[in-house]
Amino acid sequence: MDDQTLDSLVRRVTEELSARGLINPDPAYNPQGSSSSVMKDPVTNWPGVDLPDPATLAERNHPGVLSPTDPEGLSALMSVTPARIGVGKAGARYRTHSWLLFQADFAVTQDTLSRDVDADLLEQYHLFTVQSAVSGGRQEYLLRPDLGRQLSSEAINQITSRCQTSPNLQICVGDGLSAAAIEANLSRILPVIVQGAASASLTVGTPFYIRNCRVGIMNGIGDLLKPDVLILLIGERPGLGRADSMSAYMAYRPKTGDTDAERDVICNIYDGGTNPLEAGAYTVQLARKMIEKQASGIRLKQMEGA
Ligand code: B12
Repeated sequence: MDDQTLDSLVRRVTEELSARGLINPDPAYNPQGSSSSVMKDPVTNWPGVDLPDPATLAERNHPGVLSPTDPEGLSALMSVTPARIGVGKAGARYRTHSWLLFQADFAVTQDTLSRDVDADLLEQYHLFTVQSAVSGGRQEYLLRPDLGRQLSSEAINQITSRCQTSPNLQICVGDGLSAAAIEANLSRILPVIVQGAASASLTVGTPFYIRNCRVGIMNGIGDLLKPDVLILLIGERPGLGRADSMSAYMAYRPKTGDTDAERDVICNIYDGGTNPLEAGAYTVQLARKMIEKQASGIRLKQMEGA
């Protein structure tokens, strides 16, 4: 099919959809000076359709089921969950709207996975930056979790020379799988932990930021700094459209050889999940319990009979 035939075909389809009120091409947008109301994409110069942004709350909650039995009930259900319900279908397939929303949400995930935490934020909280043993960027980080669990030799030197040893609490921040999660929550959780520690008379070590970080890196930090409790604030694996969820992984006297069985996690820290202020308070409470019982993870749970 040549460009002209394709162009006229797309034009006919968009005009028909427009006439049926299913799309809303903007008649004012007409860079080609054509008499048709069909717009052209400014880059490709092909006829285009100006669909509404599918990622807005109103569009997300817009029911896609044609003639639902209980429209109010369906809207109510859709408004209480981010799950993709009530989206309708076109034959056996997703609607274009669902497909575009999926792509938009996936872009959020891709973006947060591939970028670094805002340097201004790190500076604001006086966090110096060290690297894990990942040296080949985010692609290597994703493919080699083992490297994300080790400190680079440069990091070992920096931590050794700049950090106080044997504090009650050592706070570290890691990008993990979401830079956006750190940006969304750090400024609310960090001051609460620091203030909570002060009122509990717990000493806090020198905090720092670890780029390309995995949870297992806690062991190496524990070997170097010997804190009673290590708190690692780290970005969680992003969900579709949800990139701002952070975790606080914690361990009592972490050391080489420890596994997740020796760790605890306070998860889903974000507005709408575990509130970051509450999570900060709970982090200090749990740290105190770890110090009192001299244990974390499964051992701590066993002591509590949980
Ligand atoms: C990915 C994941 C896993 C993967 C981890 C594999 C991997 N290499 O990534 C698998 C499927 C193995 C897994 C297993 C479990 N998980 Co999980 N997991 C997650 C998930 C979806 C993302 C975690 C993440 O982004 N971590 C950050 C990145 C940067 O860390 P990482 O270094 O790449 O990976 C480490 C952590 O993910 C850690 N981890 C994963 N799950 C858990 C659970 C606990 C209790 C601990 C201490 C560590 C831990 O293990 C990885 C290796 O060290 C979270 C959901 C969430 N909202 O966070 C649940 C989540 C953390 N998991 C949870 C649970 C309960 C478990 C299990 C105990 C389930 C079970 N009954 O077997 C096991 C424990 C496994 C273990 N490591 O000992 C819960 C924790 C709830 C809580 N507050 O205690 C969460 C929050 C899910 C939930 N909402 O219920 N998990």
